Amino acid sequence: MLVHDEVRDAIAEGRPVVALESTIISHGLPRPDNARLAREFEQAVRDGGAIPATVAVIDGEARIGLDDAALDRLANDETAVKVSVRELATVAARGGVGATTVASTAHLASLAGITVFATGGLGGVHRGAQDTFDESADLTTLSRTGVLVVCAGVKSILDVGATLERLETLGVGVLGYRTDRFPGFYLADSGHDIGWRVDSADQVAEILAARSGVGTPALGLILANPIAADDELDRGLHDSLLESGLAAADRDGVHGKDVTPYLLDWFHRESGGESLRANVALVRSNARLAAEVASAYAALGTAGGGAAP
Ligand code: PSU
Ligand code: MN
Repeated sequence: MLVHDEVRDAIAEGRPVVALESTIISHGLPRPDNARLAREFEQAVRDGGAIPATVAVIDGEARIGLDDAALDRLANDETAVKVSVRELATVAARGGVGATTVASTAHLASLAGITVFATGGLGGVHRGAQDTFDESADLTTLSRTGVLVVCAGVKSILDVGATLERLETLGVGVLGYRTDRFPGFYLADSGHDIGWRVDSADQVAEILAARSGVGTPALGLILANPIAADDELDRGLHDSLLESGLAAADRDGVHGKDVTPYLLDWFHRESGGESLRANVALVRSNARLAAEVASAYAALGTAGGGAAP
């Protein structure tokens, strides 16, 4: 594992660091804008007072924090593969570029001693999972990885209610940032209650710090940050694209790890870029909030050490 100098120094000195995933860059956002957007997400972390650590596998080596050349490879290499935790060792042995999902990013970030992580939307239980068993490894990984994932809920293409039930079973806590409702990615409200509301980064930091006293530092936590009202997708457009996208995925026989990139691409194309604009806005907002939480946590003097079981 290669930890970028700037990230390594920050971790060693107890300064705030925020991990960012890379599947969203290679498989979630279209080329050629994705490289620029990846840098904007890193800048949002810096604006919030923390050091960004984008995670990926480059030439078989797990990287925590990417230099310019590595980030460009990740964004432009068409052979980049989407890598979850189970594929990490295979890609490490064979080489090539691996884009890390929420699951594999959380795993590597935690190994490096990073507690706070920002993404767009968490993976979850897919619609029809009772037949396909399609449930993201993001969920099971968070049940054994003590990171805080700041996200705008789970992608609305998923079965949100079932995902929340699975998170409960898996022992993964869900906090709503200034909301009582679980966000719906492109929409601020998925229609589901959370029950645990926080109103400041300091409150989140206190919860992170309190885990060690109750023996839960190895359990993941989710900080659900709704998309801003101005950035939301029109609900009618959203619902019609969801219906047509799910039908198209079914017709094209898309399954497994290809489902999520397929549907995101469908939304981006069919909405004429509206969903892309919303997607970028929510990731930027999550990166910024994650930086504020990481800063508050570092100020408590426990940052860096919180992820280890
Ligand atoms: N959220 C986004 N864009 C993405 C993803 C999430 O806004 O591309 C990615 C994340 O990397 C997440 C993955 O971990 O999709 C989930 O994929 P799957 O459903 O195959 O587990
Ligand atoms: Mn899946």
